[in-house]
Amino acid sequence: VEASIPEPQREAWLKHQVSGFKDKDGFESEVVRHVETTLARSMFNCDESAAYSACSLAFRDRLILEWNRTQQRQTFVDSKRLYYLSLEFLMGRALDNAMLNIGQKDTAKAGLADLGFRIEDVIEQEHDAALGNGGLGRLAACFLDSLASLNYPAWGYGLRYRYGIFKQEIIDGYQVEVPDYWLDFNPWEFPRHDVTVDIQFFGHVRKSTDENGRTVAHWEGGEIVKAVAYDVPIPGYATPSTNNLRLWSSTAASGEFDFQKFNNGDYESSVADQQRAETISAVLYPNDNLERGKELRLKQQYFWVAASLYDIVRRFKKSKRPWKEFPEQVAIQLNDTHPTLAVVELQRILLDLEGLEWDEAWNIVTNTFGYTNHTVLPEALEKWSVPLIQHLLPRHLQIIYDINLYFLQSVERRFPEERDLLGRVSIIEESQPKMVRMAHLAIVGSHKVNGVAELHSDLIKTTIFKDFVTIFGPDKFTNVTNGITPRRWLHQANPRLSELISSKTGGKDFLTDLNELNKIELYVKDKAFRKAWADIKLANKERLAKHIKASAGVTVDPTALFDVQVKRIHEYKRQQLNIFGVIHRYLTLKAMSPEERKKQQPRVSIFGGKAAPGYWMAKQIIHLINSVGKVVNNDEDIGDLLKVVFLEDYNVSKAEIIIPASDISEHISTAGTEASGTSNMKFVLNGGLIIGTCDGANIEITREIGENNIFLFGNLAEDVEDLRHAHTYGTHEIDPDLNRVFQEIEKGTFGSTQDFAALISAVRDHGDYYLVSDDFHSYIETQALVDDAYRNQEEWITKCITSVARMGFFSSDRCINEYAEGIWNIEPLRVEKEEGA
Ligand code: 475
Repeated sequence: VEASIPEPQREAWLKHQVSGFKDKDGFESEVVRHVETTLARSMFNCDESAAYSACSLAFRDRLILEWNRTQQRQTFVDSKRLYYLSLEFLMGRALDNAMLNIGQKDTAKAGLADLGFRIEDVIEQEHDAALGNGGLGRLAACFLDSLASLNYPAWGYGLRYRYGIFKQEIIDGYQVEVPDYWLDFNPWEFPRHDVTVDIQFFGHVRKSTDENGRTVAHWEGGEIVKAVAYDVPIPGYATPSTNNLRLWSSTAASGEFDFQKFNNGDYESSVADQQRAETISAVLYPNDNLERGKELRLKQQYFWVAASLYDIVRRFKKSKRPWKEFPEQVAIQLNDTHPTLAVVELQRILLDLEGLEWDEAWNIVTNTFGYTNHTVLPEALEKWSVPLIQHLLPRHLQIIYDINLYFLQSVERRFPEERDLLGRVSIIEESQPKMVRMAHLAIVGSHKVNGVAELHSDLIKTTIFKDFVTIFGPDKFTNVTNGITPRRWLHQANPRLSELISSKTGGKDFLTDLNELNKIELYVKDKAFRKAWADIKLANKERLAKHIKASAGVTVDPTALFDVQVKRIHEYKRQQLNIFGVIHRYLTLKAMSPEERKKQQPRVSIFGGKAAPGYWMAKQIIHLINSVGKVVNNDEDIGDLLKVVFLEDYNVSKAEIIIPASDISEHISTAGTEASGTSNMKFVLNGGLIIGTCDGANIEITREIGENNIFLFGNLAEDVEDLRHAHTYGTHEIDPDLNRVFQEIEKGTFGSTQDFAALISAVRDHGDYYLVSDDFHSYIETQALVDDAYRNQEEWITKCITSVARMGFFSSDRCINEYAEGIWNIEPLRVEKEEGA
């Protein structure tokens, strides 16, 4: 709808142009106004939660003004935009981030103090926006921050889940899942009840012939669900650019259907329709690195993809450009295969609705999309059954078959001798039932495919996607090593370290050009600097120690070595290796004389992370960690030499407390299984060291910071296959130290032995797929090196400072610039700062 105000009336608008608060006084007046009007409260009933609401609304008002100006500018210039399609955006809290990115945190701090509040308490009131599982979702959130900070015209598209990832409670040592209803009060979204799209499901396809004798497909019947847009402003750091994250919410289509039902007195069933429609965006699937082929998940995918593409196409059509210019105006990135139906949907729009020829349409499609792969784990590779797609999206299935037909024909023409090749690369797996391989569809439908760290990008080229490299050539496949935003993961999470760094690098430039960090290497021998550095780490550890006491009830000594492994619980990430190592340490300490014990390095082993609700083995690992903690933490022989803590409900806001407090963190996946990892980067950036395997981005971190500054251990990716083969077909000797650990568990030292039997037999009897035994000795030895290194505090601090200084490469700004240049072909667009702002 065009609703532009006519020229003569615009003067009134300009006269009343709104602007956000400019100073402390302005901020306070906005807060008070929101408390008294928006919230209908007063100074007599304003608690911290109300202060949070009012403060957020004051910042939201500012953000949306910048958002409007950014969007107007982007529309006016009409340059190419990026659309980042992700089923997950793990955003965490927004208020602190907004204050820092706008550069008004000090204003807010002073203003809130005047009004009777501590800013830290106000920030704490916010519920995390937890619309994601782990690495993939948090990466999307870091990318949004970098895209806005670098002034790229870019939108995110996702789903507005009513329930994000579940809240984890630990009860009697076991994980219990509690629903995360987070929308109670969310000041960061703008409902756009005028921006809606009708989404069709089910039905059938009718073919007709048009006046040119061309066959035209009509997708008819079925049911309609309505998508409603909710916009979340994404502020850039130190720039007015404010981008948009558009999340779709499902609701029943309002139309004749329910009116009719209503009039027929069928009120109940019209409410039931409403509920069924709302189910689509009700809940985030809580699996990390696992796909389970549920119909509702496929519905979510199509609902979100179709709404987003309708929106993108509608925006493109406003410019009245010819269709062939679409890829010059639009880049769409597929965050894993979850949005791959977008490839099919765009082909359908161009073919069935816009009347383009197949080849012309397909050219546009393949030049528009890029696909990022995030995992090589076979259980995570998406496949959908043909009958399911046939039922839900009958026209899309036809198009998938046609895409496959033309693709296989071209392969056959070029490789006529290789009969097996066709079956291997086919988009359709000839199983019972037949399955659609989404990764194959994503590769065929994109112009670039990338992995997320060098090793991972090499692995996909030589293993799961090998045949496609033969077919399309190596240039279609590329690497973009992941990155993290230094705004949230340094400046926000570790304000004191950020301040110390800026005092030595000459200001805050390192936050927009992370390579500036290398300037601090000049101060590695500076006494005062080192002292300040150590003080900050200790203060961060004291803060975490308080949190541990409050949440887990365990008292820990902040001067002990803090050893942290926080991430989703998964066998491939090997928290079981870590806890077996802890048990080994416990047994070793127990066997020592009191004199010997006094010489040992005290350590706190900190774990955190959620297990997918259906992942039984992962839940056993959580139970073992808690059971070991219960014994070790209460053993008087051990005292402060070893504590074992499981932190409940690991999420983004807790990561901001945990990561800056780590001395050593564990990134110990079986080589070749962790695509990249991103928390490894966060820990090192915060002055912690790493114990890790030669996997994912650990390898590149080592290259950047130097191998003296990281503790690597274990078998290499290239040897994994042979080792597994040997387990299955040869004799499989368990490491003797690990065997002692198993025997201790089996004695019942940590409680009911039955519960942990599966963890042991996975290693001992079922082939040790994740090579826990093969890497155990190397792991234990390397942990001893960590103890020794930590005892030499001077050396340790040198390692930490040197490492931070060399972490510039891992900024998500570098990463986004690589995507922009190598895949998206987009340019930054500066928005001028407002007059007087
Ligand atoms: C990798 N999630 C990390 C991170 O690139 C990497 C898959 C299927 C279904 C549901 N969730 C998934 C992932 O594959 C995932 O999170 N992958 C992670 O992506 C960002 O750093 O190594 O495991």
